[in-house]
Parts: sequence; C-alpha cells; structure tokens
Amino acid sequence: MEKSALQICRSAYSPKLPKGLRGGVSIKEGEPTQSVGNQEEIKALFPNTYGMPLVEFVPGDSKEKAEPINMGVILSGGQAPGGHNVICGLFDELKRINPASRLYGFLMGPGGLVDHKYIEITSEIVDEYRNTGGFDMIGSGRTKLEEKEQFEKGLLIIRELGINAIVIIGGDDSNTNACVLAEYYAAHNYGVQVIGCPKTIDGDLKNDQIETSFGFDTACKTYAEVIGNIQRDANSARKYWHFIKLMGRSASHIALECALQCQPNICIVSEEVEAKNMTLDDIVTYISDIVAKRAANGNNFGTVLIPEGLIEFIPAMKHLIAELNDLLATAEAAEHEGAAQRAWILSKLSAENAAIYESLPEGVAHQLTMERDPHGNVQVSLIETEKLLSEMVAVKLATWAQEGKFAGKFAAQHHFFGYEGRCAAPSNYDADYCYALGTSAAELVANGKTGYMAIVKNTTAPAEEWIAGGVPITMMMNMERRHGKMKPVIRKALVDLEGAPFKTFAAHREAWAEQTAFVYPGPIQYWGPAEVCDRCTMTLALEQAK
Ligand code: FBP
Repeated sequence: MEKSALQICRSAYSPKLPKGLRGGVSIKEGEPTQSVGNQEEIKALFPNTYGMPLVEFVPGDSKEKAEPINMGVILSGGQAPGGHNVICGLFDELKRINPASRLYGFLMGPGGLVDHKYIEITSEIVDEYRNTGGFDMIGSGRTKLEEKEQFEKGLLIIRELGINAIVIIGGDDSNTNACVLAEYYAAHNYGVQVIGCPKTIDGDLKNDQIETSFGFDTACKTYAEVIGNIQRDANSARKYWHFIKLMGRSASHIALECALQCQPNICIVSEEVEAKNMTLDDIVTYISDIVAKRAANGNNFGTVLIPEGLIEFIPAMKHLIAELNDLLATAEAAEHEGAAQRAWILSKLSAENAAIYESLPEGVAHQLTMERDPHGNVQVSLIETEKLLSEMVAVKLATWAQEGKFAGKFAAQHHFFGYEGRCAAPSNYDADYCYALGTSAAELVANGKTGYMAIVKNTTAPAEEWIAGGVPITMMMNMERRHGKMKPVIRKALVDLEGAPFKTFAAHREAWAEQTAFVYPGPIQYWGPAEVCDRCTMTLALEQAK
C-alpha cells in the first residue's frame, strides 16, 4: 500500500502507555460489583458473569513465561479513529506475554466469526496500520451477534484455531452482545473468554467507569476543523447561513462538542428539544429569530449545527416514526412504491401523524420511509434535516418579511459531516487511548477474565498517569424495552442537560448567537506542544473538572 509522507512519519509514533501497562503488569481487584439497575433480573440472566470486581493494572511481574494466548478480534459497527491501534496494542501485548501467541482478525464484523472468515494478523500487517484511521485492516460490519446458533457456529472456528479469547470492539449494543456471548460460553464451560472495548464516534458509550468511547476525540476535532473553516468563510463573504448536520445517531455529543470548540451562532441539542417538548415549528422559530436579529445588525450570515438524530427527539416526529416503523414492517408495505407509497402511507396513518407527514417537504417524508438498519433504526444519516430546517426557516422569514418583521437577506448552504471524520488519522489522544485499551484487553485475557470491558481512566492527565483496567460489563447494565421486549442492555449516555458541557454551552449561546464569536480550531496536530497535540475534548475536560 502506498503511503503519504505524513503516514510514513506517523507510523513511527510510539503511543504513550500508562505506567501500569509498561512492562510487567499486575492486577489489583476491587470489591464485587452490582449492575446500575434491575440488579435481580441482571443477576438471574448473567449468573456466571455477574458481580465480578473492578480491576486495575499496576506495575508488576513480567508475564514472559506465561502460556501463549490465541485470540480473535472483531471490529463491530461504525468506523471510529483508533481501531487499528486497539489491534496493535492487543498484538504487541500478546507477543510480549509470549511470542508464540497468535492474533486472528475476523473479517467484516461479527459476521466473520459466524461465517468463519478470518486472517491471521502478523507483524507485517500490524506495522502497516500503526496509528492509521479506518477499520480496513479487517473490515467492520453490523451483524448482530445474539443468537445461540451464531455462538455455536462461532465456536467451531474458535476450536479449529485453538482460540482462547475473543475481543469485540464496538458500541453499546455490540458490548451488550459481548456480555451475552461471555455468559453463554462461561455457562457451557467452553473455556472461551470474551472481552469488550468501548468504541463509537458518537460518544454515547460512557458512564462512571468509561470516560469516553474511542474515536469521539478525533472525529470531533476533524469536524471542528472544517466547521471553523466554514465559519471563517462565512465571516469573510458575509452572505450565507451554513446549516451543518453532524453525525451522532442518537445523542448530540458531537454537535455539542463542536459547538464548544467553534462557538457557532446556533447549535440544536436533541436532548433539550425532547426535554422541552419542542415542535419542529418551535425549532424553526428559534433559528429564524436569531437570523432576524443578526440581520437587524447587518449580519446576514452565520452557522447552525444540527445533530443527526434530531428528528427522532422531536416528540411529534417520534410518534410519526413509530407508526411508520409498524406500517413499513407489514407485508402490504412492499406492494407500494414511489408516489403510490406516499398515498398508501397517508391513507393508513392516524389523522394526526398523516397531517405531520403531509406537512413535510416530500423529499424528507420519503427519507423517513427508507430501509431500516439491522437494529430496526431509521437511518438518520440519510435524512436531510439540514435542508428541512433551512427550507422551513426560509418560508418563515418570507412570511415575516411580508409582515414587515424581517428586512434582511437569507441564503443557505448545506453540509453533512459524518463519514469525513470516522476514518481520520487518530489524534494523539485516540492513538494513545486505543493502544492502551488494546493492551488492557490483552492483559484482561492473560489474567483469565471474561465478560469485562477494557477501560482506561484519568485520561485528562498526561498519558503516563492514566489508569488502565477492566469493568464487568454486567455492572453497566439495566433492563430496557427494545422492540417491544424488556432486554438487558448497557445504558446509552445521552447529553446530560445538568452536566457541565451542556451548561457551559447554555451559558454562552445567547452571546454566540448575536455576536460573531467564531473560533477556528484548525487541523489536528501530531507534532508540537503537548497543549496543542495531546489535548482531550472539551466535553471530557469539563466533565472531569473537579
Ligand atoms: P456506531 O455506533 O456503530 O459506532 O456508529 C455510529 C455512526 O457513525 C452514527 O454516527 C451514524 O448514524 C451511523 O454510524 C451511520 O451508519 P452507517 O455507517 O451504517 O451508515
């Protein structure tokens, strides 16, 4: 594979490891743990993996004489910068523990385990991918690993390759499934350990034990760079309002972090929209008011950040989507396409939802009916909320202009930043964090653990002071209704409206709306002063500030 000059130099970067993971590693165990909710139900569902202690790695004996470990690794779900470094950390630690250890990569996600598609990851392969973005070393996929038949089929290849442990690198759903798999293999005494690793650019896999999911840092910095560039363009030409949709399937962490970094005129936070029971018209009015106020000061330009998941947080839209989900799951749905589909949907929806559906621009209404993902979710990345909002703002401003309430100009540009950031070359934070997560996961396996997620804490301090260890996945679980059934799941972390990141934003947003207080963060830096190159996200810094 041909490499750019930056890639060549960057591949020589040695990720910084916490003290506890350098050389010989010992394990320190805490008290037994409880799940965050529904303790009795979770305990009954996970009798073999419930209640295990938190663990921490501290400097200790070298494991050089330990038995070789054969491990399989799976990348699950959306790409996130740093995934390759998790694999590099796993590989280096396994080889350090015993050079005869082997690492197998299952191809294209969890499906690779079930379908027995794999490669052996060698030092040549690992060296090719050190500190690179993407998941292309082994590919990723969204197959759900949750059925006993899948677990048993996976076991066949696990036995054939003499694998002792599987590491699943994924988000909340994939780690929930990792826990189910760990419990299943433990209950059957198969002698196969399962360890999870917290990944997702969305930043919604975090809690008291997990400070952040990997990839959030790099993705946000990448988006913040281009948002900053757009803001500088907006402030130079002074003629466009830029409507920028940002990834994040459900939670608004990415939009909020970019707002903290860039100080746009407007940032919508889905969780606030839901909490205040706002309608689409309320959001449009809020944006239009700010456009009008800025126009009155001669500023016919600005930026609006919109979280990708917004549509599902507007209570009325949520009801419409829920009814559409049921409708589209019927056999009859397949008989109607194009214009006929629209008419059929309108004839079937309740009067209230039909009225909302009809009021939407046709393109957006159609986007709401497109194919669901394997988890049954609307593919929000395909819904052009940025265009929906700007079109509705334009209509409102035209009405206000007729009423003499708006005398400015309004011209909009649209952007969607998502895929641009998911495979960016990892920042120093993500490169270091991921390498430490991989090293921790290998140590959890070496110490006989299963049903754990690798964690690294204290990451706002310099990397050598980071604290690596593992958390029992059952500790992060509670029961939630999913697709009509109560299921054990890891709690998804939405934006906390009482948390420091949102409160900081809320304290400044009025000033940012009226003034032009743009910040231009510039590109991620890999070499230079630590305060530039090693800084974490503002979300994490604010959350961890004592
Ligand atoms: P994960 O939660 O699997 O990490 O993926 C998150 C995400 O990047 C979302 O931000 C986005 O909505 C979605 O994936 C897009 O999925 P796809 O890659 O299938 O288009």
